[in-house]
Amino acid sequence: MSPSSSIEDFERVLRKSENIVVVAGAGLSAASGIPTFRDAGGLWRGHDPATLATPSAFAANPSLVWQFYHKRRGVALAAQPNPGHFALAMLCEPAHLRVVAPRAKSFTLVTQNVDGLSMRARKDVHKRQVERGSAGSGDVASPHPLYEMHGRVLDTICTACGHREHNGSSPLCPSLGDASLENADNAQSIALEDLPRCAQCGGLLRPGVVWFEEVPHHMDQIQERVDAADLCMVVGTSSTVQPAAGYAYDVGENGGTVAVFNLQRSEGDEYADFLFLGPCEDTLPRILL
Ligand code: BJW
Ligand code: ZN
Repeated sequence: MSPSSSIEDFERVLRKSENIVVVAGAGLSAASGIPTFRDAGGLWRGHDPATLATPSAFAANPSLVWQFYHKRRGVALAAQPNPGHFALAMLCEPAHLRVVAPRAKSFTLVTQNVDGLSMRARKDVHKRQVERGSAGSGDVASPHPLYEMHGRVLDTICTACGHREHNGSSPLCPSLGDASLENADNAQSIALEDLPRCAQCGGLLRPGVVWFEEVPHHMDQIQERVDAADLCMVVGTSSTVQPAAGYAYDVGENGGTVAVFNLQRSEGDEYADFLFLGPCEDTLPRILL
């Protein structure tokens, strides 16, 4: 049966859902100016990003991989959350969730994105709720959890001592700020000692993201929420990367409802009961707020 695009029917499902999981991907941040991975024009200096997002690529050519992530860090630093991030951040607020999904006992936002925009939107929205709460009737409940399962592009991890930290400065070291690298066709290599180094031990830093062949973060907590979910919303992801791609399948197999929000048909449609085609920065606020 082809999936429904009826907003009224989806609102009815929301109203009776008890445990809701959202699985978000690159399409959620597209309107914030962050390129997706697998759409046209996704190449960086002729490289498929997926071939750079591996431990073996970093081991073979840390200079090339750091130049790729330097560029990505700059894009993330310049970006602002869009209405799609804010609509999901509103659902993280217990007071708003009660309005759209009055029976909901849990809400979990899982993002594959490393740009930190969902976290920023959630913090902004919560801060506003607290300001309103302190002006009104008092305490505001903590927001529902957000799991950044593929890490954060603005974090660094030391390959020697394991120290992880947030570092929002750019460039991370003078060599990455060298303007002549910007237009190079990848021929220029930065010496190992001139790449970002750990302030604690001097070891080589790597970006704080989860590459292919690595285990994503918060796996146990996410799987527990997925196993309990009766509604899974799949937002702006091609649903091609595991384990995130399997969550909608799990919810569907357990008898739950799957709703896909995407610009176009995707692998996630296979299990979809609802399909809302269009930019999620339009569809999410329209349907959820
Ligand atoms: C819009 C829109 C708009 C646009 N509105 N929509 C063979 C079979 C099965 C699995 C494997 C296999 N071989 C290897 C694996 C495992 C592997 C994997 O899945 N590989 C596949 C490619 C085959 N997975 C892993 O290695 C993972 N680890 C793992 O499995 O560990 C084992 C384990 C698991 C669990 C427990 C114990 C052990 C790790 C995966 C890490 C992925 N890392 C990356 C890079 C992060 C760092 C960085 O950013 O550089 O994560 S890869 C990249 O893909 C990134 C993304 O988060 C991820 C998903 O991409 P996403 O978000 O779906 O983006 P796109 O571009 O693909 O899609 C965008 C979508 O948006 C499109 O559909 C558009 O239409 C849509 N869109 N604009 C709405 N405005
Ligand atoms: Zn270190």
